Parts: sequence; structure tokens; C-alpha cells
Amino acid sequence: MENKDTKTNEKLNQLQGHTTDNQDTKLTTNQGLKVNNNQDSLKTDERGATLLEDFILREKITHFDHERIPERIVHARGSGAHGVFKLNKSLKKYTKAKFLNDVDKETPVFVRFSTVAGSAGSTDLARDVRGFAVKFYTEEGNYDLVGNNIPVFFIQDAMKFPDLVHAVKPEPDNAIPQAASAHDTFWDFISLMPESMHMIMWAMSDRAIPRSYRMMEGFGVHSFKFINSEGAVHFVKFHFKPKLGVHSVAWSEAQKISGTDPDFHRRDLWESIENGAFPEWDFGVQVIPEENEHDFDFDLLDPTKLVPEELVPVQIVGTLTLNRNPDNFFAETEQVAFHPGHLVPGIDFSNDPLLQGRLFSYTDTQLSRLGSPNFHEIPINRSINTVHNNQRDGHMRQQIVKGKVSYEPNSIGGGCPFQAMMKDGGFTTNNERVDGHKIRARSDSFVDHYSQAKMFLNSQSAPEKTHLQNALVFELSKVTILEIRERVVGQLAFIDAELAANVAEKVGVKVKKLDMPNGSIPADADPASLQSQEREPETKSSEALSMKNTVKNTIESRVIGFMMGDGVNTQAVKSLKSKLESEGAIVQIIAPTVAPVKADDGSKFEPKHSISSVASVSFDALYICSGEKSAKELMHPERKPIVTEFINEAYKHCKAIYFGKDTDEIYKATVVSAKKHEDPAIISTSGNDSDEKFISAIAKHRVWDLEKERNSMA
Ligand code: HDE
Repeated sequence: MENKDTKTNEKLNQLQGHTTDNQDTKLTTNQGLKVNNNQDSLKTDERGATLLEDFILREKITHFDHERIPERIVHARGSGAHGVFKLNKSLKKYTKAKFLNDVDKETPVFVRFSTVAGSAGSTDLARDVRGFAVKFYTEEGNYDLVGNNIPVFFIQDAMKFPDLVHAVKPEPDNAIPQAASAHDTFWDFISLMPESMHMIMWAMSDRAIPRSYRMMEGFGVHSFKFINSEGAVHFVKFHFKPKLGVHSVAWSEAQKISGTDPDFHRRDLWESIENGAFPEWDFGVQVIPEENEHDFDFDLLDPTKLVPEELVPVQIVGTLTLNRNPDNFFAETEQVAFHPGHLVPGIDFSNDPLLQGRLFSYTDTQLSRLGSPNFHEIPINRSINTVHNNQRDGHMRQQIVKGKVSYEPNSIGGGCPFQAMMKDGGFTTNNERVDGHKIRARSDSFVDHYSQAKMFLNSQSAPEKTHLQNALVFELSKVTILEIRERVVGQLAFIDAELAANVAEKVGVKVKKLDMPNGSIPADADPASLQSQEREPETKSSEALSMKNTVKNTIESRVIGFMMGDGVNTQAVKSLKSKLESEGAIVQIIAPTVAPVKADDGSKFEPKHSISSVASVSFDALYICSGEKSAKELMHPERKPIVTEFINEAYKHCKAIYFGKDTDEIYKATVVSAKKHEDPAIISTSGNDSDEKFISAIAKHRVWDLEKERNSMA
């Protein structure tokens, strides 16, 4: 679909320069020489040896040999899109950042979503944190908000990051497992790092298996600082809240998607944008005056803590919209280089020790990944401000700076480029008084590791809690060393006795009180810190932490499978299809084969999938299309097992299923017919509001509350 909302994007495109679609062109070498044979190498004879002289062959193969660059050490698997950020409410009171001052201002952005642990070719559906990195191309330079879909992190200090990543990555002796935390080394590390327990609650929740990148939140995680034009300082936490609500898939679904469509999230993002269903988020901030820094029962600098929205509400101030797919994955999504240190005036860092460490890492990693200090000149990384400085040369330098001067001060260049005064938008670091001892230590205010983990657990709905518990059981069942399972359960006991007992029973260990609840804390730590497990959270539970409370009444961009065979009732199909599509849903036809389906009135439907090439996990809801003959065809003995499994699985995954007219034979063949209670997401054509009931069931995403009952039959 033609992208309409692209004025800002077009500007960016022009500035990024050098693109071609190769239309109406002739093949050339990299030197621009036209090539007249791209099939054969140069030989001594038709059957003779190849000549070294063949510069065209050598150029082509040499380039091919060097086509790969090192993948990101973490967040290697990702997908990106262009878009715009529009400010709806000025934040001038808090920050002088121009892109957050002028209402209605549009700032072009590039966003990259990612998983953390897996390689670039791994499945999208791994249980994992998702990266949510946004590059704002502002008039004051690039601002990168490099966040995650979970508002806290595993560790408190950058010193532990390589350990964490080594622990979660495939084990070094046999490189197993790929893109999975369910193994010994990860849980060994976690069991000894109580500070990770809050994050573990999130990572074991359904947040770690999103339905779509479009249906997850984004968080800046750390506390940052806003500085206004008077120099006043506020702490700020950044939020993106998806307009479609926060939704996930079931774990058994995630595992199956990993086989049937490992590009599920990438495809979903790409297709939504192509279809004009532009993903959107509300952008919000939690703002805390500097003088209130110590008003909380946790430390604002501790990245394992969030600020409950009950204490500081999120003010929604803008909208992020993704409206253009990249033209080239490698040039844009792979080469984009984010860095929390890409700042604009009005935003500054806090002393969060995890953030401080990140400030070193990101440029360093680009040097090995992109191979040159000139990575900022790659089009996707270019600022829309022309760069003026005295940096020169280096691999792959592209900017051509005229004149003799590459130093400052100078008189030959008239003193240019001049330093920018503050009034000209020159960046100044927040003028903070620093007075302290050089010390390698953790603040006592960082030592409470369990109270927010408790708060998170308390905030979950019953099905969410069950999923979290099952995830822990799945993960720990893959841990071969009994002592590690025991230690993790010991950690869980500090969060919730019932959770610990349930998990313990299912992973074959007893709940034992840990001698060292704060295992990673040095032996000479303040003994008071060891009491941290006794604390109760100030905020017992928080509504914003349950996905259940984010459900929006919309079916926009939901994928609905229409299952049909020859003889299907055209009228019923067309009528429901148009109702669904008018509300923004996507209808895809599933038939015995991909050959056109002959409907009852002689018309034809083009299937997108054959029953054997797709599974119900690729759909949000199913319509078993009306028509006796169609139902008979689907129930042909050759197909019956596949069709019933398809529907049974959708049932087990708590989806809405609509049985059209004359499909009784199918209904009876599935486990759905054994249901004992009313189920609002199982719809039949009995009433004349069935279509509406189906639509309203899809809008609720899943009937998670009925999962136990549905699973007892499926
Ligand atoms: Fe990152 N992280 N990180 N990280 N991170 C990278 O940079 C690092 C952390 C995040 O789509 C790397 O260009 C350290 C927290 C995202 O390109 C690397 C520490 C959060 C992305 C790196 C952290 C993040 C990265 C790998 C602890 C959430 C993907 C490739 C001190 C707030 C960006 C790269 C993209 C990527 C280092 C912790 C988010 C190695 C040292 C906390 C979304 O520089």
C-alpha cells in the first residue's frame, strides 16, 4: 500500500541519499563498467581452466565472500521499520529537547525490535525479553531511546552484563541451546543472583512471548533526567503503550509457531505496514522532581525496580507510528547503530550503574560490528543535521570536507566550526555536584530484591499466574543439576510460598530455606541487607502490570482463518468477511489445497493456505465456513484428522471459533462439542447476532479464564 503519512519520511530518505531500485538499468561492475555476460567465467576454452585475469568474476566473488558482518552479540535477531513520532502535549516545563516541546511536531524515527539471546537466524518466538530501540532523527541531532518491552532488568550493575549474557547464551562446550534460557548455565547464574528475581517474574510471564511486536509495551528502563531551559532537573521514565493493547500467545503455541513460522513477528510487522495497518503506540513519561528522588521505598537508580503508576502516573504526550518498511534489510535494519549515549539537549543520564556501563559499550560494539568509526555515515545512522567537526579519515569515510583545516582553534578556516553556545543549542551536561569516595560497592538502597517481584506476581490475573508458574516448571525441568533447581526454588520462596511449593513439586525438589538469600553480595556486606527478603512492597499490586487490564475493544489487524471446501456458502462468507474487514481485521482462506475453492453459487475463492501447510497458531480466530458440502469436504477421511486437530488446537489456545451453518459434522468431530459450560468465544449460527458475537470475542483476544476447562478437553 502507498504510504500517505510520509512527509517526514521523505525528507529523511532524501537526506540519507544513495538508493536505487535498479529499474531500467544495465548490469555494471562496482566501477560502473557495463557487463555483457553474467553467466560464464572467462576460460581458456569452452572446457578449459578459468583465467585469473577474470576481474569481473573476482570482483563478484570477493564481494560475496565479505557479505557478512558480525551479528550483534545480543539482540542479533531483529526487525525494523520507519515511522514518525508526533508530540501531542508539550513537555517544555520539564525539558528543553525541541522534539518534546512543540506540539504537532513530527520527528522521523527508525525502530528496531529484537530478541536478546538468539542468533540472527533464530525463531521470533523464543521466551525472551524484546528489545525496543527507537532512533529519533531530531533537528538537534539523533536521540536514541534503546529500551526493552520489560521495564526492569536482570542485573543492577554493568559489571555483571557479560556474565549474564554468557550464562544465557548457548553453553560453550556444545553450543546448545539456541535462543533459549531453559538450560543449566542460565539458571545457575540466576539462582545466585537474587537481584534478577523481579525480572525473572517478567521473563517467565507471557510478556516474553508477545503475540506481535505491535502488541507490546516499550520502556526506557533506567531513570533518565529531563533538564528544562532554566536548568531544573526531573527524573523521567519513558513508556510506549501499544494502541492495540498488550497481548501474548500461549507457550505451547509459541513452540509450534517456532516450527511453522519462525518469522512470525517479522512477517506480522512487515505485513501490517504493507496493509496500511500502521502499528501505533502512545508515548508517555513518568516525571519525578529531583527533590523527590528519595521519596520511594526503592532507589530510582536501581534498574531492577519500576515506578508503580499508582505512585507516579504515566502522562501520555505523543504518538509513535510505524508507517514504512525498510527498502533493504541489511542496509537499514542490520546496519542501524543505537546508543543510549546519543542524546539531545534537555535529556541527560542518571547515575544508574547499568546505564553508565552501557554508555561505553554501544560505540565499542559498533566498531567491531560495522568495522569503522565512520558508522554514523551509513544512511540509516545519519543525523538530519549536517555533521560539522574536525574528525577525519578512517575506513570508508564518505563525507568530503573541503579546505585545509581539521583542527581547532584555527584562523585559516575562520575559526570554524565554532563551538555552539547553550543558546544556540549546544549540549551541556547537567551541572550536578559530585562529592564522594572512589568505591567499588553497591548501595544499600539496592538490596531489596523481592518486594517488587512480589508486587508483579500479586498483580497478575489467575491465568497469567498459571502461565508464569508453568514457564518456571518448563525452564527448570530442562535444568539437569538438582542443586540449581533447588536454589531457584529457594529464591522463589522469598517471593511467594505457594509459587515455590508448586514449582518444587513439579521439578522434583523440596523447598529449602537458602543460607545466602543474597548470594552475589560480598561477604563483608551490611548484615541488614540480608534481611531484604522480609520486606513487603509499598505498592502491593499495580493494575498496569497485568496484560488483562490492557485489552482494547478492537479487532484491528487480527488474522482470522476462514476454513472452507468446495460448495461453501458464498453469501455467509462475503458478509462476515466484509464485517471483519470493515473493522480492520485480516481474513485468510484455508482450504484443502491452494487451488481455488468453488463456492455454492459458482463463484471462486482464492485460498492463502492449504490445511496441511499452516496451523491454527497462525490465526487469532477461526470461522468454519457455512455450507453442508464444504463441511463434508473438510470431513473427508483423508482430511478429518488434520481439520479436527487444527480446530482442537485453536480451542486449546483459547481462541474464538465460529461454526457456520451446516457445519455440525465438524463441530461434533472436535473436542469443542464436549464442552460442559457456556463459552462466549464458541459461536454458532443459532442467533442473528452471531457475527457480532464473534467480533466481540476476537476483540477480547483470548478467553484465558476458560483455559483450564478448554485444556481439560483438548
Ligand atoms: Fe544493550 N546492548 N546492553 N541493553 N541493548 C546492545 O549494542 C549492553 C541493556 C538493548 O536493535 C549491543 O549495537 C550492556 C539494557 C537493545 O540494535 C551492546 C548492557 C537494555 C539493543 C549492548 C546492556 C538494553 C541492545 C549489542 C549492560 C534495556 C539492541 C549490539 C550494562 C534498557 C539495539 C549493539 C538494536 C544492544 C550492551 C543492557 C537494550 C553489546 C553492556 C538494560 C534494545 O552494545
